Amino acid sequence: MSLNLSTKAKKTWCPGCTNFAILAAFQKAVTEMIEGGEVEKHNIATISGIGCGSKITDYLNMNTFTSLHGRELPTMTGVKAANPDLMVFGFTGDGSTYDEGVAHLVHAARRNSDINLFVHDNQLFALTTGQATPTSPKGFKGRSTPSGSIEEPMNPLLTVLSLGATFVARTDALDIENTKKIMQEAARHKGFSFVDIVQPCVTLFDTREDYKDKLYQLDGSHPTDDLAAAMKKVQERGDKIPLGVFYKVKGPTFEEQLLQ
Ligand SMILES: Cc1ncc(C[n+]2csc(CCOP(=O)(O)OP(=O)(O)O)c2C)c(N)n1
Ligand code: SF4
Repeated sequence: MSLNLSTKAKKTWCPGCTNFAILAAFQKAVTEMIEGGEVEKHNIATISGIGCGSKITDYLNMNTFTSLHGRELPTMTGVKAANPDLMVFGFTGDGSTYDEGVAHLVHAARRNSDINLFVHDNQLFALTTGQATPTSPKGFKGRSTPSGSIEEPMNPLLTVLSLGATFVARTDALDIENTKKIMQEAARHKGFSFVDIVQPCVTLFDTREDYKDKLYQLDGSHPTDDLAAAMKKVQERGDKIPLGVFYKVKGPTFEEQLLQ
């Protein structure tokens, strides 16, 4: 019987929402891993919180848990610690992860729990109709910043690198094939895998045109085991924005040490 990873729940995303692409990439990623014998479906756990992107767990026919806004990471850490056999994936928004839940991001990065975090980074709080988040660009006009945001955006990749994250990547939601591959690489990495997904919000902040000529894939010349090189590369955010795996190193996981 063929694998059905979709539920019958009605999808309430806007027409053309890039969350559809992220859902497709994840379903392809895990379908291949299940069919290839890397993981059994009952050993996958997907965790989300509250937000447009977090609705993804409603549409996944597998073990899912909807936690609180900004509290996805401690839920994921708890699930993995209680049952290390599970492959744990989290789907969160930039508001949830870099604002309300940022303290949890700090500790997840330094703890190196073997969990995989996918941040749907549309640079605003979308479900609540468009307030600025820590990744909104300076000058962003939204409901909470009608005259334009006066704050410099944070660089989440640089933040997690500085805290000891062992897998740091960025991908483009609209590139389903490469997002699928990054999700699989994250899943195979033993330790905290952090993936920031560049995600235009077609209704409230449509950045598709802006990103079109800026996004480019890292080539093989980028060394993924060099922290200084990774920190330098993730700071490239002007006319060109690199995508791919910036950093990947081995380190003892939280669960390995916990079980000793
Ligand atoms: C602790 C807490 N603060 C605020 C909210 C209200 N809230 C629910 S969804 C949401 C916006 C979500 O934005 P984001 O995490 O960026 O995800 P997106 O909707 O953009 O995918 C907010 C502010 C909440 N539910 N709980
Ligand atoms: S508001 Fe944006 S992120 Fe939310 S469903 Fe609509 S297009 Fe998608």
